[in-house]
Amino acid sequence: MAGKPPASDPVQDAPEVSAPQHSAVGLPALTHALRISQQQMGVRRTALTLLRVNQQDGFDCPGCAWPEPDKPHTAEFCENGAKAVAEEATLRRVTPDFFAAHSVADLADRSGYWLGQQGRLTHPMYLAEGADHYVPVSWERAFDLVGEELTALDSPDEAVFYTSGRTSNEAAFLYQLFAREFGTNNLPDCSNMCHESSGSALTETLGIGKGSVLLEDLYQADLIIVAGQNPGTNHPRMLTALEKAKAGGAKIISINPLPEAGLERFKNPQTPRGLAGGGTALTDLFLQVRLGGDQALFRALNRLILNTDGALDEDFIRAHTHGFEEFAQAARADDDGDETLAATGLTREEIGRAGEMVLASRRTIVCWAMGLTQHKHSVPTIREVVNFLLLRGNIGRPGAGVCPVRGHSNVQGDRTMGIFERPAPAFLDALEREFGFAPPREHGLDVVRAIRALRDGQAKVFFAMGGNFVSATPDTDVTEAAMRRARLTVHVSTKLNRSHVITGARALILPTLGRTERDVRRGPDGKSAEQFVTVEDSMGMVHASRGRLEPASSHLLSETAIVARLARRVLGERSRTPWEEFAQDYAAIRDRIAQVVPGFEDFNTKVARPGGFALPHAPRDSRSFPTATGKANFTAAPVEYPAVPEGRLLLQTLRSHDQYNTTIYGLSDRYRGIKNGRRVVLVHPDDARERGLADGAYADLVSEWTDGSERRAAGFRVVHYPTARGCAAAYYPETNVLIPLDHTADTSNTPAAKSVVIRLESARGD
Ligand SMILES: Nc1nc2c(c(=O)[nH]1)N[C@H]1C(S)=C(S)[C@@H](COP(=O)(O)OP(=O)(O)OC[C@H]3O[C@@H](n4cnc5c(=O)[nH]c(N)nc54)[C@H](O)[C@@H]3O)O[C@H]1N2
Ligand SMILES: Nc1nc2c(c(=O)[nH]1)N[C@H]1C(S)=C(S)[C@@H](COP(=O)(O)OP(=O)(O)OC[C@H]3O[C@@H](n4cnc5c(=O)[nH]c(N)nc54)[C@H](O)[C@@H]3O)O[C@H]1N2
Ligand SMILES: [Mo]
Repeated sequence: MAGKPPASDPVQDAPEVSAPQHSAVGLPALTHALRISQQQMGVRRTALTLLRVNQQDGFDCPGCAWPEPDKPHTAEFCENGAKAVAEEATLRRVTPDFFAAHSVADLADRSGYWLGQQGRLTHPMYLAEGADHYVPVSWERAFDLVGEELTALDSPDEAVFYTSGRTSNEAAFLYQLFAREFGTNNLPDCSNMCHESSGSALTETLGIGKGSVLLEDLYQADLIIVAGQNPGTNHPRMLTALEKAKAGGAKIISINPLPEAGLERFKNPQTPRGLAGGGTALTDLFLQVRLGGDQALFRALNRLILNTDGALDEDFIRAHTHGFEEFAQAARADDDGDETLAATGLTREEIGRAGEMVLASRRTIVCWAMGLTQHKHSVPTIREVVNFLLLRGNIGRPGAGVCPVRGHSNVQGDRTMGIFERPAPAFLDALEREFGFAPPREHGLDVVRAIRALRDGQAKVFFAMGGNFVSATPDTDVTEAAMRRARLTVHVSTKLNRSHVITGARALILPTLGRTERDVRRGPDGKSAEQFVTVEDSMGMVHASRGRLEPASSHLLSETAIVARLARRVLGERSRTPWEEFAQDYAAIRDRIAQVVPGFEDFNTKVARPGGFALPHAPRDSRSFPTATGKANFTAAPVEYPAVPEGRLLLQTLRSHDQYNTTIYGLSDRYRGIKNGRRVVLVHPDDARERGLADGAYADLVSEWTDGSERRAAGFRVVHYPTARGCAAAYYPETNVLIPLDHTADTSNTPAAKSVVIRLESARGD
């Protein structure tokens, strides 16, 4: 099904291709964002809403986790933030009439784009066993249905509680509390598919799985390395920070198989020069690495540092690190020659130039995203980045450090609140003390393991706090079949998506408020009070978010209220947690978070400060490292890189400029020169010609696996594109069908979505 375009979908995928661009943002971005916003919400609402994004009394942009500068311009402009807001603040509605008109089978035949374009969900909806259509249901009845199925399970571990990364701290804290009082640590989240490799690598080496830099550090850096990230599309406000860093004298190295327009040149729409003039060139050195070649590249740079007199920060290494000798020996022993060149696809001169810039910099930051985290050897790759920074003491001082750039706007906060299938014992101890119950101690299921448990009949209830599980996860056919085996699937959602129509025997859609909307809670005494929530950005800053718009429907409940009411229904009087109070007064939740989560002492007072507060980060604040050795750990892993058999290409699955993960805003990828279609595969012209594929030819993508199995995604237009040799790129989620469930990163178990061996099979285009 997912391997080919849906049969009855009215959306036509007919890609038109022109040359890729060499600069990002500027005037076209402004007009494009305004056009999409006005289509979804009209002129007046567009103006009202966009003015409130990331302002101190406004809401946190649901677009990404990049932090706000201290004093944002009025509406710090970001095209893709505007699109994310428009998607939520749209005036279109999916009502009970819509569900009466469309059977679930009809909806399962539509594209994700079409489903998302139908608008905001307005009523709780129920799909009974054997029924063809969802019908409206009261909240009470919906909670009863979930309660019935959860109570009928043989063990709490037969339930899975997924979280996407938009959920507020308050809702996330209640959600994990509910799951654990119910009796399970089955709390997979989108992070399992995203920065889990960063978390694994950083926790082991530095003692904390988060980035160590603040915005000010970027402005003070001499060198910023941006590896495996496309900020022009996915973190556009980062370009403003990079521009400011450059103005302060920083150099930038970009490491990427694709020349991404945003990293080449940025036209800041906040300045006249950016809007109409030439903008700022950002990248000083572009290293067009092969997919998966980063560990070899950083190892080569590390060897260079080790072999250069006076390049090491010996005092730092002696005082604060562990394992240096072993690492140095392994790195020096590595063959310095052809293997590095084969793995990276770079020349000796290019690596040498990077080395000079590294040695000339006293303060270095490395930023990265999915290009480093979604490979089989992602954890050792990120550990090698840590080795690189440790060698010159680039952790725990101004202008230096690790900067994993998070995706979803509160994905980092959700983890801080305890959304994790492998919680730390100290966290569970604190929950036990505060709430007087014994939390389960066995580790729960992550995303991939949850799919296996559903597939094998070991998990029977699937509950999702946001997200679009069946489209975001790998092995679409296997995952959809797994979901259909569930007894009950439940989605707390703002918008319709494919996960609502690939259901268990019974299914519920629970519609919820978005960030942009006013959240007024009415107590049993009839009094009502406006609530706000909090979020944590990619740099560990926590601040308030307040919606201003009228809710999309009067039937919506906040995520917090949904969890609190469900928890009482399921747990009954055996739970001593004051769920009713939590549902009305989020400050009461924050008081409890303050008791359980380190760094949140006096939470309600601190969050009232304009701009919020920074969470503690031991390596950044005091060069102390809460690891097993009490020091920052060097690690010496063998260098790996993907093996690509003769005649095959290595495919990465990535985002277009017009999508937010599985939410498709439109069919264009402006900076890459693609219009009006998503089924494209970007291939180096020489690789395409070797296969007899002209630009504009059509091909099937066929992935091949060691167990002899094949998976196919049919009918992609071949685009001759300046990517690294031997590499290809195509959009997700269409390509998830190619990735088997077992193809994951070592240690983190993240699906290796940037490392899929394929062959191209010529197909007829029509
Ligand atoms: N508008 C918009 N914003 C978003 C999102 C969105 O979908 N749309 N998603 C959000 C989320 S959840 C996330 S996680 C982030 C994702 O942000 P990104 O990580 O920027 O997203 P991708 O599109 O996956 O891009 C991966 C980038 O890494 C490069 N790359 C791939 N493989 C390799 C490799 O082996 N080595 C190197 N050096 N580079 C490589 C690709 O060419 C591409 O530039 O964005 C967040 N923000
Ligand atoms: N092949 C491949 N697969 C990937 C990736 C890749 O690069 N390649 N990237 C991975 C990454 S990094 C991530 S993070 C995952 C994303 O996985 P998810 O987070 O599960 O997916 P999204 O598409 O972000 O979820 C969109 C849905 O969230 C709901 N939603 C939006 N806002 C809210 C809200 O405020 N509250 C609630 N309750 N619901 C809301 C809407 O109904 C919308 O349809 O995908 C992963 N999958
Ligand atoms: Mo992500």
